[in-house]
Amino acid sequence: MRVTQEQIQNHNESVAGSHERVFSALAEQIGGQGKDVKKMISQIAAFQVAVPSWALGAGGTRFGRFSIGGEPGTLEEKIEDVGLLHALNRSSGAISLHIPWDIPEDTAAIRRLADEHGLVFDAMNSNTFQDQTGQNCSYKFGSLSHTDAAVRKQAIEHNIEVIRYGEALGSKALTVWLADGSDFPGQQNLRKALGRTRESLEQIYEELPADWRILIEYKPYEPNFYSMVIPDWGTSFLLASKLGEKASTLVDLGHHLPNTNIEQIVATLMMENKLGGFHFNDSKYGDDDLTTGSVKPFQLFLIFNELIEGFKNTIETLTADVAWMIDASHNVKDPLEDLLQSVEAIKTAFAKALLVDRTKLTEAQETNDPALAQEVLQDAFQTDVRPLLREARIQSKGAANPIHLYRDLQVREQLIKERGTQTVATGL
Ligand code: PSV
Ligand code: MN
Repeated sequence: MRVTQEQIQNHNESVAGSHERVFSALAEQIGGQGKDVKKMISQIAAFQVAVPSWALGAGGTRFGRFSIGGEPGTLEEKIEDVGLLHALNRSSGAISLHIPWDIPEDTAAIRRLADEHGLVFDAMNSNTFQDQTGQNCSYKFGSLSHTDAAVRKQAIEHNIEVIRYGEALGSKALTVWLADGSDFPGQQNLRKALGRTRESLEQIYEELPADWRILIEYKPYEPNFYSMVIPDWGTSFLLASKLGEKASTLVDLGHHLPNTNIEQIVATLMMENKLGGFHFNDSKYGDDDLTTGSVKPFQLFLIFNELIEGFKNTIETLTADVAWMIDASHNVKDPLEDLLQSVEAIKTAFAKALLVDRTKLTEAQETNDPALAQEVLQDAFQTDVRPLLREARIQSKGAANPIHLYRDLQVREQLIKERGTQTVATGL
């Protein structure tokens, strides 16, 4: 199913009057604070967030999965769904694939289809956390860290294969997330497991094309519950530093123990030029995979506040230098509505962080005035920037209110008609 420009235009016309009123009031307020509203709008419009192919269907838990119906069953349908999101919000112009869940049989045709929808391929994800049919060795006890060289070789070769698929699709990065670790104390020699992982990553690194990057993700627990070989940003940073300048750290918001100061991690990585990208999501307890910004929008704002501070001299290239991706997949919402909400939350945090009065904040920090610092942050965080985002969308030929239009057009119902109720999008 496709959303046409005419449908978008009709929708935008129906809200034009009310939008214009709130937008001009906000533009005046922001302009009065010395901000360049036009520039902000173009920065917001340019900001694209990649959609993971595995988030297009209902996620499920180990206790059950409740299909939403009309889920994309093929890579082509996944691209169509992201194209649909992008048509609505003009902010989801990239898709992140997971191999082997999304093997592109005919890479040229897949690339053409993506191009038709205005999409590019963001980081490619390898999968050495599940055994595939016909595979020689099992990943039950690890992959890149495995004690057996044959298993490590198989996992290395898989990652190289993912790079080759990515090259054919025009991607420029490989994300490696390892489920490797142990469930019980004493099960694994922790030092040797990390050493073997480093050696395996070195072999993958050697195969990276000159203009590629490798992003190393970390996670404190799950599926292993005693130790993970790459449990935290420090270990990822260590590996990325040993590998070389094409390697950096990927921050998945859900991959931290409760109350971790993620914005501080982001600041440190930026200082060392090792911030490779994000997997955005939100959580109450752990890797809950909930809609970005649904539980802790202030934390998201604080992360963007650090990003804009860290990249202040290169703000124009900010959106190009980091891989901005969503990684979420839960059980209860329509996944496409969920993704529209996630992208909106990410861009909201970005816009609010752009509003922070940097001069005043620096003054508060240099004079040790925490009350003033809080005032400055709250001034920005409490501003309702939704009209700015809406204006950016309208100017980019997207829908003023993507979810309203999505529901008005009965997109999910159409997808169910086209694809039925039994299709499954993820490989989990
Ligand atoms: C693991 O929890 C993770 O965050 C990694 O990014 C995986 O590739 C992704 O989820 C999909 O399972
Ligand atoms: Mn992730």
